[in-house]
This record gives sequence, C-alpha cells and structure tokens, in this order.
Amino acid sequence: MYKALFNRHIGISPHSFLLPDPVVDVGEYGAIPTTGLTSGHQGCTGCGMVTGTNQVLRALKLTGKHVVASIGTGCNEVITTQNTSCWGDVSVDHNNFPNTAATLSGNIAALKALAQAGAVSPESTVNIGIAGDGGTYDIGLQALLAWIARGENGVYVCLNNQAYMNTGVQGSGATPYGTSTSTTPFGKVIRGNQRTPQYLLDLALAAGASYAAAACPLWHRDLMIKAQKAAAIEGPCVLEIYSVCPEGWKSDTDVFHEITELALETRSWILYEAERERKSNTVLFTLNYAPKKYLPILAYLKLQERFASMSEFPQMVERAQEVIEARWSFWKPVLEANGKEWKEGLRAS
Ligand SMILES: Cc1ncc(C[n+]2csc(CCOP(=O)(O)OP(=O)(O)O)c2C)c(N)n1
Ligand code: SF4
Ligand SMILES: [Mg+2]
Repeated sequence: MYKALFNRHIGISPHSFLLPDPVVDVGEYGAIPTTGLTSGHQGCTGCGMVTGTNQVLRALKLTGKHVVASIGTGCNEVITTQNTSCWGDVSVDHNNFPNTAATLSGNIAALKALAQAGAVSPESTVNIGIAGDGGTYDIGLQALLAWIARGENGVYVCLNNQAYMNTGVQGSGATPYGTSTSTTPFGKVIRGNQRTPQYLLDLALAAGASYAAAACPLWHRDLMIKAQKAAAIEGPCVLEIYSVCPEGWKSDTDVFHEITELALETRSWILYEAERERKSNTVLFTLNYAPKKYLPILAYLKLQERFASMSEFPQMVERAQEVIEARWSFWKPVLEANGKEWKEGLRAS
C-alpha cells in the first residue's frame, strides 16, 4: 500500500511535482492550435465521449508528439471507424474488447524496437489506450492491471458512460446504484442495479499507477492539463473521463452541461488527481474542484430517465446519498484545512 498525502490547495494546476516544467494551460477561452477527431463520426447528438476524445487528442498534440492510439471495442471505436476513420493524423489500431491495455503495451514495445533500430526517437511519440467502462472495469481489467504492473510509459483513458452502451445498455462495474439498465431492470422485486460502483482510479493506484486523474469534458481546461500530465509523467498513467450518454441515460440531448454540473455539485463525479512519488511510495492527492452548492443527489437523478423509478423510493435515494458521502469523506482533511464547511450527513432530497 502507498502513503497518502493531501495537497492543501484545491483547484486546477498545470504543475506537477513529478515534472520539471508546467504543461500547457489552454485557458478559459483560448484558441487551441491542435485538432481532435475529424468530421464524420456517428456519435449520437450530445454524446460526451466524442468531446472527451477530442479534448484528449488536442491536449496530447499540444506536446508536439505523434499520437499512437489503441482503441478498444465500444461506442468510441464504432462511431469513429464505421464508414471511414475520423482519427486524422493519429495512428490507430482497433483491438478486441478485452485487449486495450495489452495492445497499448504492444505499441510501446514496437516503439522501443524502432527506437533501438534508430528509426524513431522514443520522445517523438505518445502511446495511449482508449476504452469504455465495460472494456476497462470488467473485461479489460486484467490487461490494464498487468500493464500498470509492468510500469510502462503511456496513457490509459477510460471513457466512462456507466454501462455497456454500444450493445444495448448492459450494467458494468461502473454503473451507479439503482440505475435501470437492460441487465438490471427496475422491477417490482429487484429495483435496478443493486450493486454500488467500483472506482477505477482506486484500482489503478493500488496496482501502482504513477498518475491517476478524474476529468469531465465540461471542464476542458482541467481535462487537457491532466491529459498532458499523463503523457509527460514517467510510468503508467490513467485518466478517467465522465462521458454523458443521452441514449443510455435516457436524458435529453441538449442538457450535457446541466447534467455534468449536477454531477459535480452533487459530488457524483469528483474532479481530482493523484501523483505517485515512487521512492517513498507516496501518493499526493489533489482535489480540483469543491462544489459550491452541495446539492442533494435527487437533483442529479431527476434529469435522467435511467433513475426515474428509483427517485420514487426515498430509501433508495438515501442509499445513493450514503454512497456519495462515504466517498466524499476521503477529502475531509483538505476541506477542513481550507476552512470549508464539512457537510456531514447531507439529506438526500
Ligand atoms: C469478447 C467480446 N465480448 C463482447 C463483445 C460485444 N461488445 C462490443 S462493444 C460492447 C460494450 C462496450 O461497453 P463499454 O466498454 O462500456 O463501451 P461503450 O459502448 O459504453 O462506450 C460489447 C459487450 C465483443 N466485441 N467482444
Ligand atoms: S450510445 Fe451513448 S456513448 Fe454511444 S454514441 Fe450514443 S451517446 Fe455516445
Ligand atoms: Mg460504457
């Protein structure tokens, strides 16, 4: 196990104690001189993972390196490769559903061999793997943990839309408690998903990741800083991106912004990063955003049909709130150190 330390400062920073120089901060409204996916993708209107992928690619290209991506089966791959590739100048391989981290590893090995042969400079490329939550939390977890254990340099991106969307909304290890999915339907006897979600970044840090961070496309500046840090920090780095999915969440296509804000204000999604100092095996945790409103979870559930039936059962809403409070309690030392009010036992509605 590692020793956990907290950064007293709450907020976004392009600095990392693991890097000699800050990464590029694109600012609030700055023009970004790089490109993401090219036109022609088939994502649904309001799909969060298209924006997330664009921001990752644009951020990585800011480093001036060539991006080599292993993309796992799932919506992100299907919507970008059906008719024609939307990956532009990114070198892409589409791998099997469980294999993203294994093929990422293969690309890293290939690059090493090319560098030894003098064909490329090892610094000229950044290797990434991109997969959904089903491909990461469930079927691809073994490959991911093994890749982290090997300690290779690269970035693993999980586009988390909290279910297997591409094949009809089956529940995954990242599906929230109470969600109605096709494998966890909301019925009279069993009411939606009875399990609470696992947390990828906990698993990645336990396995030895150098850097682990949670981001969302609404906060593009934070996301792009984190992607660059993940590319620059030595060793395996994991970035998890909150990915709104109107199709699977049964939400309107134009409330991307509102849903994400509610996720942050209810603390359903926490923006944070963790950097590991290997010699002392210490992990420094930084909270990047403390909610202004501390809204109850019910506010988040209301905009999404997938939670509609659950909202009618107060004891389930209470349970969902407890899950959030338990997770949020980790940050208590930082909030107290900043003189912020600690909202113990917030009511669920
Ligand atoms: C070995 C294997 N099992 C099942 C499938 C079918 N399959 C393709 S995509 C997918 C769901 C992907 O879910 P997730 O990784 O969460 O990505 P999302 O579509 O939600 O973005 C499944 C089950 C497959 N391609 N390969
Ligand atoms: S089903 Fe969801 S994740 Fe897939 S393309 Fe549509 S909105 Fe995006
Ligand atoms: Mg998914």
